[in-house]
Amino acid sequence: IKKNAEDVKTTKEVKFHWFPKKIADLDKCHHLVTKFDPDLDQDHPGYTDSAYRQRRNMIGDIAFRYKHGHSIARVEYTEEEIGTWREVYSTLKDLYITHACSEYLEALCQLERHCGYSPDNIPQLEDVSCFLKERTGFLLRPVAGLLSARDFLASLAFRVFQCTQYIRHASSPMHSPEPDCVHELLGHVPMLANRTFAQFSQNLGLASLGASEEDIEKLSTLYWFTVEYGLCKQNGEVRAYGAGLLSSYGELVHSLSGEPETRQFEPEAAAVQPYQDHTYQPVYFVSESFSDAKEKFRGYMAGIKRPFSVKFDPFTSSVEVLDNP
Ligand code: HBI
Ligand code: FE
Repeated sequence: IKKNAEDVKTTKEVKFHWFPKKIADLDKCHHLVTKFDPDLDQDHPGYTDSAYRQRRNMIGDIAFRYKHGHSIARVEYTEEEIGTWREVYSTLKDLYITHACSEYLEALCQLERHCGYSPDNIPQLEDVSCFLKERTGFLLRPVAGLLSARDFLASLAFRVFQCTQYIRHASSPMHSPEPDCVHELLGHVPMLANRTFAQFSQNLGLASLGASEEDIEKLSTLYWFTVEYGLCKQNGEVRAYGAGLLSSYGELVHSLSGEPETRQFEPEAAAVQPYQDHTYQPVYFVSESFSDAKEKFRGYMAGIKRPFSVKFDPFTSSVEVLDNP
């Protein structure tokens, strides 16, 4: 029997968190976390630079004004901003050949050919969004900073990636405490062009809809050890596919140095592994392949209890909520 979430709530007297049912509902998924905000975080390299914070907030306004269906306003990046991008891009690019998984390398090549990826240009989110839409159906929408885990994961259910548009502080090109467009464009975007990875990301998102706080925490942790810091096997070697690795020179080298502990990816273990957001990870999880990660996650999902199940309808980009038998 098909019912909407409100029905389930009244029939079964079970309470669960509101969640978006259609892609336009993502306009309501905009709750930011202030943890690494340069206006408030004294450790942020932009904390004492009011011109930087003003620029970041101006670019953030594009996100605050954005509604689903709009095209994403272009930003004319300054020479200083492009300089920061250039430094990261050229440094990382040399490392990718030996450290990034083949899916990543292939997508980056396409992005360079079709999407304005180059050391001298910060790609525009609108162009990247159009590119991804053709490859995997993923869309970008601009976001002004670190989003709550619930809102961030919910967007993935609709194949929407909430993407920051401002760039890190020029004094610290190799590191940013918060997500910025270097992290999104060099870390996340190439992987979202891969069909299997895109499906895995959407499945994580679908699992999060209406989930308990406890399950959101587990899914975030799982996201952390896969989408952000995942390693995978490839032709007898270990390579990186996680965005946190692919956008950080230091940690990318560290993760494949043989120094940190690596474990075979098991969702049950990865979902409860304590993690670090200030220094390098002490442990990484290695998947056999994306299909393998996707299959294992499917098994894990079956154990997450919700009083309903959800089914994505790709024709309408909405979710059907089904009462559990
Ligand atoms: N917000 N803007 C943004 N970018 C991310 O990559 C991001 C986020 N919020 C939460 C998050 N990532 C994850 O760490 C998980 O908590 C889902
Ligand atoms: Fe990220």
